[in-house]
Amino acid sequence: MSGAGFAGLTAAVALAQRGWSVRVHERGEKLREEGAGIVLWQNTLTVLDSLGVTDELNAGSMRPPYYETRMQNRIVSQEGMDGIAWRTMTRPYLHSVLLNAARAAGAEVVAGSEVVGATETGTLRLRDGSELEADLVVGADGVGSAVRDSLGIDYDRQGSRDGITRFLVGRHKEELAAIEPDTEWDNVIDFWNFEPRVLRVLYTPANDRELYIALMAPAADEDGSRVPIDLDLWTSIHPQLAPVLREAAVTPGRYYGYSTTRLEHWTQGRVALIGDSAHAMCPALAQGAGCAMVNAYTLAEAATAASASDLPDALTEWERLERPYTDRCQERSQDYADTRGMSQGGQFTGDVMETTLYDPTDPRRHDVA
Ligand code: 5PR
Repeated sequence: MSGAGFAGLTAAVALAQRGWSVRVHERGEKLREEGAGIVLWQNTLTVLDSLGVTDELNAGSMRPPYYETRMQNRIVSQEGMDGIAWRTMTRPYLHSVLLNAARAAGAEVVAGSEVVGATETGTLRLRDGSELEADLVVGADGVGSAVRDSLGIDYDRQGSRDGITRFLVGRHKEELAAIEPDTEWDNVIDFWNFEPRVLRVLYTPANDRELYIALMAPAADEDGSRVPIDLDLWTSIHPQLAPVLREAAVTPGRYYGYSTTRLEHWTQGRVALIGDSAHAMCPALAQGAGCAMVNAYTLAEAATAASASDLPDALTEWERLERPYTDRCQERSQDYADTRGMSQGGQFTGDVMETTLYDPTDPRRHDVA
């Protein structure tokens, strides 16, 4: 397996729990996650529950009361997600939960070990020249996937006009409450602003101590997309967030343009791609890592049900059944990114909920009525 991110570790846990002998090669010298925060929805929380990590996950994460959307600082909706599970947390925390679970399940996770390619017969090539044989190769090595590119799997990439810079900062709850006493600062608050320019702050409490903020600006806006952030510019648009913006201004970050990657196929022989290597998407629906973990789980189930000789066909069938859900999620996320449609609020309803409501642990999910 290549890549100890969320997709790779989820596959490692699910496979090891099903009796596979698993080794994950991570090119980073340290096993850690450098990202900021994340929202997980019911589809992914269901997977994590079946991996047995719910108690540990809940101990370090939270369920905000509402997902609030504001336009020009006026509330347009507050969605409580009745009956739907969702939680917020930091990415380093989610990573530590998965890493603990992978080790507890008996998977070996090796840092500083870079995979440079794979063959469809199940050979993994490492940077140091060694070659390893596996029944199943999982390429969970990110948007620049060496596993994918070594196999020559074709893809197209569609950009969008906006992008974001993400930070983890302190909660600053008392300072925020002093500025706006009537605001529920435990809510996720999506602060949209179109006039005098497009600058959005997605405010996501991750736990008691940490706050995830994502600052969105068009790529064409040089000052808006600058890192370190232009503090005067951002506070002029979002003055009530001054305490957290001040901390973001002295925190390292990087601006990422939104884009979608679509592959010709996710599997080839004994190799399956999951996560950003296969289906990187715009973050509007907060399902990039979520779909990655869902696909990691269903891949482990499908591979376990197959015999060694049937594995390539089983992978093809897994892609045929599971991929359409991710394809539609990519489409909707790209559409929201292109239209900035989430600014209208009330967005967690109808078709877009398909991804969240999908239950990858239900053995009857593909039955036709
Ligand atoms: N939702 C979430 C998020 O982290 C981002 C977006 C929407 C939870 C940014 O990564 O639209 O950019 C977004």
